[in-house]
Amino acid sequence: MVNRNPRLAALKAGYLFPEIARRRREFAVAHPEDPSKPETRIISLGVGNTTEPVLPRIDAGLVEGARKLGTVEGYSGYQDEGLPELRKKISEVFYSRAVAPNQTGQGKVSEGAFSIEEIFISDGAKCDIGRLQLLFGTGTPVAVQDPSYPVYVDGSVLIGAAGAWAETGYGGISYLPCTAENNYFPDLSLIPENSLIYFCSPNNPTGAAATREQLTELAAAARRKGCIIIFDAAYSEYIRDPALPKTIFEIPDARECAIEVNSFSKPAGFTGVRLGWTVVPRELRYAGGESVNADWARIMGTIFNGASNIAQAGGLAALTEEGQKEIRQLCDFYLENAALIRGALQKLGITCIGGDNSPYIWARFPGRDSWEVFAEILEKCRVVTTPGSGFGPSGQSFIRFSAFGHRADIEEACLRLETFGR
Ligand code: PL4
Repeated sequence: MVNRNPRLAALKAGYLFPEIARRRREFAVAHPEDPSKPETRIISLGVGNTTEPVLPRIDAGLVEGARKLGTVEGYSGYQDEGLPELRKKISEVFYSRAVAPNQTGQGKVSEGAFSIEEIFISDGAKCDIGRLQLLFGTGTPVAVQDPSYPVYVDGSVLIGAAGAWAETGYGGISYLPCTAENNYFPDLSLIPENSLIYFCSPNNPTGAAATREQLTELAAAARRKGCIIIFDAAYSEYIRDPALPKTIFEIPDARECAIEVNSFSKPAGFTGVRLGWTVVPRELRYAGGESVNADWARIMGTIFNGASNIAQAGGLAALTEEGQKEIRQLCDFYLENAALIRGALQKLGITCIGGDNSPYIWARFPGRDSWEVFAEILEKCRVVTTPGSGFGPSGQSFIRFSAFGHRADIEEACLRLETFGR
């Protein structure tokens, strides 16, 4: 018989989000909804899944993309690395504030700072996060913000990053605590030399968005220590403070030490459509001087067959002027939800952060176990949340509230939360 990959046994229990869904199902069976009593309906502020319809211009792009496939002139097949026009548009729209190669350290350019060869279209940020470690293989030390999106740690365990599995379980991963005490920005001296650093801003789950100074320090630390940053910018379109950087590539020298993953999921409502991208700058090199960009092209060309052409047509529509207005409108809607949730929690005297430049609110329940608070909120309010401990040890005693929901549900959830703590 064939042996099981031993790293699978090193993964902790189940993946966080299916575990939440399981507990929700169990609760629903034990406490069935009574259609005559709306207050018995379960509302989810748990998983960060978009709920609102795709807006008209972007929707028209998707429809048009599908329709073209039925015509001789419009038909298209494999597009392994992504449509060139989409890659170009991504560079223009998302990297207009990035530092251009010939201007590193000196200023900004008004046009996209990346060539299309540096932008790889994907089927979403999570999928690329899972694939990126193939660049580095087993044995690479990993550092993660603690708390953080669980895929960074679980993906590292699966690939066999240094000490991340075998008898140590997760012990070999360097957790960088992000707590109220350090204003949710980690102590960079904890980053091991020659490691991969996962960094997400605006952060999931804390909602904290790193400042320009903080990202400058991060890039400087990465360069000093010979590290590569995998920067997850999946929530960058939620940034409303114009002083905050939306991409690591607004930081001079980041080209030499960072890869960025991003996605249409949260800004355009494409969680089910599936479209994202990864930027791998030409300047990025391994210790031996080889090109990371060339290897990523090789890996993607080998094990990925491109994002759906329909999704890419939708992505192109999202990047028109009208489409960008729709992105803004959709993100504003979820940010208004976030303000409602944050207000409701603060009224109860619960300390929380996030929700201003991010769709997540990070609420503190001192001395309590996260799963216990999760169960209590579900029991008393019939509201599903996400327990902070699922994002790492520093998430213990926190609960993450997601602002992705219909407005009526958010308002109802806020009313119900008033009963919490009584
Ligand atoms: C549940 C920091 C959500 N089944 O949609 P993608 O693949 O482009 O982006 C996924 C993603 C990437 N990076 C960060 C994220 O937070 C997410 C999505 N996270 C959440 O509630 O934390 C959805 C989770 C989904 C999943 O496992 O990703």
